[in-house]
Amino acid sequence: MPEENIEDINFDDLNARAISAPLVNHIYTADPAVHVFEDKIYIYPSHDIDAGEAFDDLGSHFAMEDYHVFSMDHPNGAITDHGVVLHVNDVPWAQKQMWDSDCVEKNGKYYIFFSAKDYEGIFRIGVAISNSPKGPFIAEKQPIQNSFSIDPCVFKDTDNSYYIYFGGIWGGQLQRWREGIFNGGSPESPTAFLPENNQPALTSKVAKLKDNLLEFDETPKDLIILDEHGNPINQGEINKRFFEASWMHIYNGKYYFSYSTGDTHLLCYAIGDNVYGPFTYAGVILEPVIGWTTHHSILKFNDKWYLFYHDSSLSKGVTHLRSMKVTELNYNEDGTIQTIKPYN
Ligand code: FUB
Repeated sequence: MPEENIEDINFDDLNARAISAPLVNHIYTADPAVHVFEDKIYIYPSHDIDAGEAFDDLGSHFAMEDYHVFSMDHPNGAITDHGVVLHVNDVPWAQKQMWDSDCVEKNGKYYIFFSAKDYEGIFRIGVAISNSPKGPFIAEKQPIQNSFSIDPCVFKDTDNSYYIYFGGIWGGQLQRWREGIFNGGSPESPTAFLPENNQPALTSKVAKLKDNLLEFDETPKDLIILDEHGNPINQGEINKRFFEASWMHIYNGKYYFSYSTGDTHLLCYAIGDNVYGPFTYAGVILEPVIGWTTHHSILKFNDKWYLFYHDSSLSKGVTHLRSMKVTELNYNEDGTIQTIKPYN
């Protein structure tokens, strides 16, 4: 939801109408990536802080420094904060802005994938490893070779191979990458280097990971989202085009790619037949929340489906101080997802 509307909001009223409360209120948390490991729900969120950076359209005010891990026995149960599991000072290549992360398990080891800016101000994706889902995690000395942009989501396919989805426009820098080269020139505007409105939109990227989960096994491919006529969504279709916050899950044998539309504040989804797509736009999962960003993960637990998301209700609308939440997610018989309104 745009910042300019925030001052008109009565937050007592809004919080009374919210469909869910913040999962924790001792720190600010955002971008929750959620998985079941060892029969528990583990949440890997961003840890929002107020670092005093001015608000800008490049997201400089999202100046996070570390990650915490949380666990729960049930989406409605008590939540445990396992504390700081990785700090930017312990990542040799990372300078600042520890943004969205995700975690996967392979052969008893846990791999956090996270986005942060390197010492040249370029977003890269790094990996840190632990023997426990609770961490602490030890960072690799270098980011994933040839990685770029933000918001990694790592997905284990039904054949046990692993894929990474990533990317984000504006402050996430996706629009600055062309054929493996970063266009770091001016202007610094978040909308410079974007396609024209009548051209196909920039897309999330997908790449198979090597067996060690530390390298791309292929050059990242475009994840194409088609409209109902089979045409790629254009950059100007701002209520449907990809902005950031990739997530992948399978429902009834179909692949559901979900994402944020950024400046139009929607969580949308598209359906395909395999990890690469193409995917066909299918609708809105979550209407705009309080705060500029929206971000999520989708989890099946005990035969029910849940949407983990965030909003800025606890901070009374401060964009970079968000709180993770959870609500039930329901499918229609035709496999479409019922759109959720975050406030009644
Ligand atoms: O948390 C920082 C950024 O805000 C994330 O990387 C984006 O997805 C948005 O939620």
